[in-house]
Amino acid sequence: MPKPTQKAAVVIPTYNEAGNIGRLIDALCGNVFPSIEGWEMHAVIVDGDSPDGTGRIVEERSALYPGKVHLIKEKGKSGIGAAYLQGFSFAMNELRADAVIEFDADFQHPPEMIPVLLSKLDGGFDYVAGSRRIAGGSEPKDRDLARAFLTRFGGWLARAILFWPGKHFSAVTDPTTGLKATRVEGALDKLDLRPEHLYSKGFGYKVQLLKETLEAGARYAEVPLRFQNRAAGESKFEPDTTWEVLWACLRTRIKEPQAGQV
Ligand SMILES: Nc1nc2c(ncn2[C@@H]2O[C@H](COP(=O)(O)OP(=O)(O)OP(=O)(O)O)[C@@H](O)[C@H]2O)c(=O)[nH]1
Ligand SMILES: [Mg+2]
Repeated sequence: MPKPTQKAAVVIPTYNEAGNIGRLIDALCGNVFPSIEGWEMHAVIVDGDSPDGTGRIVEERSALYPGKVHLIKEKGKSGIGAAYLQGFSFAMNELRADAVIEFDADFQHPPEMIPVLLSKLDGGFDYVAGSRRIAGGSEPKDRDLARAFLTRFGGWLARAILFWPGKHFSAVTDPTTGLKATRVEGALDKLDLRPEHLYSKGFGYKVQLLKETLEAGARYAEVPLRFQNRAAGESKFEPDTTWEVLWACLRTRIKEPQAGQV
């Protein structure tokens, strides 16, 4: 296999993912990463001091796959958005990565999607999202009805608030998807990635970074995502997460100044 010319970091935030993370790292480092041509692959796990021992499992695996698995230990659970920003900063500044991939620890994102996302970057796109809402994409048939409704109706509302009547209203079919690949040069490096710039440190970060990345001129593409059920452990999606995401959409659209910037 030719020597990789680019570097990608798969950033995985974790909170109480002991039932998933070891198997996921094995799938990535044992199968998926070695199959990818042209990219040197790294896994960056950002753990919110999980009480279930997730961090310890990551440490054990990093000894098994030297130089491939990096653990960032947060002081506590700081929100998925805050965790991603830490992972991005490590990927950009320490690893000098050319691209980052946002990836959940619970196998809802099939690991084989990683080469698919990277091949789109190779094809000239800067920002590639896995969509459950285009042909070939899907949600599990037995998914909780309320969550399925939220993905559809909430997704439509988020698109309308963020983009209507602009071109991205129809181009972005799944604004709350968590599976994405972003090129650093010309896309991620144009964003304000300071934690205090986020309207929401939780799940709302997704919609804010989505709009800001597109506004930065990133060339956007979608690939079908067959979203899976969580393999083990419990969801961190809480009842007020919906309102938090809606709030982040509204603030992103009207671009209210941040506290401390006024
Ligand atoms: N470090 C850190 N990771 C988090 C936090 N909240 C969620 N995560 C991780 O972010 C990823 C997505 O969270 P999930 O709970 O799976 O959210 P979701 O996929 O929308 O919800 P489900 O469909 O119910 O699984 C998982 O890998 C979580 O462990 C947090 O506050 N800190
Ligand atoms: Mg999940």
